Amino acid sequence: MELLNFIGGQWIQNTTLQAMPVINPANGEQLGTVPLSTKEQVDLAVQKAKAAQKEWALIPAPKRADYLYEIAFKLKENKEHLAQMLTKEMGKLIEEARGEVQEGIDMALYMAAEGRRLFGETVPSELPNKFAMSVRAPIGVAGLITPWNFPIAIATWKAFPALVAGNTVVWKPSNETPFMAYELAKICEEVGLPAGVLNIVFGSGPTVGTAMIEHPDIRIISFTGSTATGSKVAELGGKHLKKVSLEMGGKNAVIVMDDADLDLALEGILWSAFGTAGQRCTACSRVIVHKDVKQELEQRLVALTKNLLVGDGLNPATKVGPVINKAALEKINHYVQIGKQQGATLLTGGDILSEGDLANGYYFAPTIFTNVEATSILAQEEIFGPVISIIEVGSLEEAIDVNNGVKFGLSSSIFSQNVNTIFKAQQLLDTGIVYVNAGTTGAEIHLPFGGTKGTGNGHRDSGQAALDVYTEWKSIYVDYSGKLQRAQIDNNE
Ligand code: UN1
Repeated sequence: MELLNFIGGQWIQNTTLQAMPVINPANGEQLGTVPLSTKEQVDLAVQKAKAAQKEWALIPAPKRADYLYEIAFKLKENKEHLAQMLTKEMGKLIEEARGEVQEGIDMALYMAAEGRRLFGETVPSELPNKFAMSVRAPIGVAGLITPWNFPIAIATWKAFPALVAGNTVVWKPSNETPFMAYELAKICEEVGLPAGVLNIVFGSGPTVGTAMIEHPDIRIISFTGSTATGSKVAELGGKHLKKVSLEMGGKNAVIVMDDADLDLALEGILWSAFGTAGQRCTACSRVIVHKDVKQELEQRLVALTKNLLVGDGLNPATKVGPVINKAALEKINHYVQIGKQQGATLLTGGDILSEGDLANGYYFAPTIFTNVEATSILAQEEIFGPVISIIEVGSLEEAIDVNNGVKFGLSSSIFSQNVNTIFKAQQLLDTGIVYVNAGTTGAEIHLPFGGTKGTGNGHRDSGQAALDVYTEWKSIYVDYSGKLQRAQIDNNE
């Protein structure tokens, strides 16, 4: 199927654009093609979005929200179809794909309810007979750049708060996973979302992404992706004085203390490290374990890992799906080779899998290294694949230092049954998300999502915090005294 840009409510046929194949990573099958747009399509989309925004911002927020309710119902109605398509384009397990579509439904309902809140504040004025308040105003046209690992959920974390707050959207989805964008646009069309309110331009980061950031009529850019690309977005955005919200990498750890429930810790590690084949920014890629339980944990973790069935995510028995493409496979392999060269002990995995049914897909064996130095490349850089590094520590303090000793700060987790250990850890772990007695993944949409240090730039997706990204504060003073009152000046003099 040939996918098209969706601009100003139209599916734009443009035969002059080059097209890129969209591949199912499980088996190499071509699912369709996606256009590689030029700057002109971005210009057209921004023009339509800007024109639509004037009207959209005047629709009362509860009425804008009604569209989000309709979108939520359509997502729910089509949940299975969307999940199947998502597994085909991205590779994640079908149960994970259903979960991701559910995140989109939840986000639509949550932000729809914001249509009846969008709280501002009233505060007393310094002066008599004067009323002061601050309200949330839309920013204008929001430019969204989203990744392939959560092609629908992350898009909804950004688009729905932007829309309910009265912005219009120009969205560049990942070329690897354009079908979720296509499906969402189709739903927007079906529910009658006014033309130009949501626009989609497919294409490359350097061309389409850059044109979006440089465009004077896009006032806010929200990006989720790699730290390398995100820092370029920040640099260019800074030059053009854009508000930029960044959500980037992680090097998330599970800490297992000597008093942990090991059965639970093992389940938490397996799910958060090998779920989505390790391709979540929240994925567990380090296990920081107390020396007294290290040996037992390692032995049991390796046995469980060897039993995980690797294969097509559409097979309900599969536990680890493919990675997104050949480049990802090579990157993961590169880190595994570095790990071996730098003296880490490989306990299981470490190979690209290509036997039998796996021959035409991109599969990497779930991999565990132990005796990993906390400061080594393997333990410091984001791999974005099914690879765990086990690091031994002797105390909670050491565990926290190791956890915090990376350039990222997205998610962390601690398994312990001691209330003092738990409370101390949640205070000292330098990450935007902390889990106690659960793995590092599974963030819920009504809490802020994001991280410290190299993970972001202080903004958050999801939760109430998302509204701060897509609104400007406007302070309004209404003087009903009937005379000119001068603030900060003694009016009786
Ligand atoms: C991501 O990894 O990019 O918390 C998003 C989670 C999911 C979202 C992850 N709800 O694992």
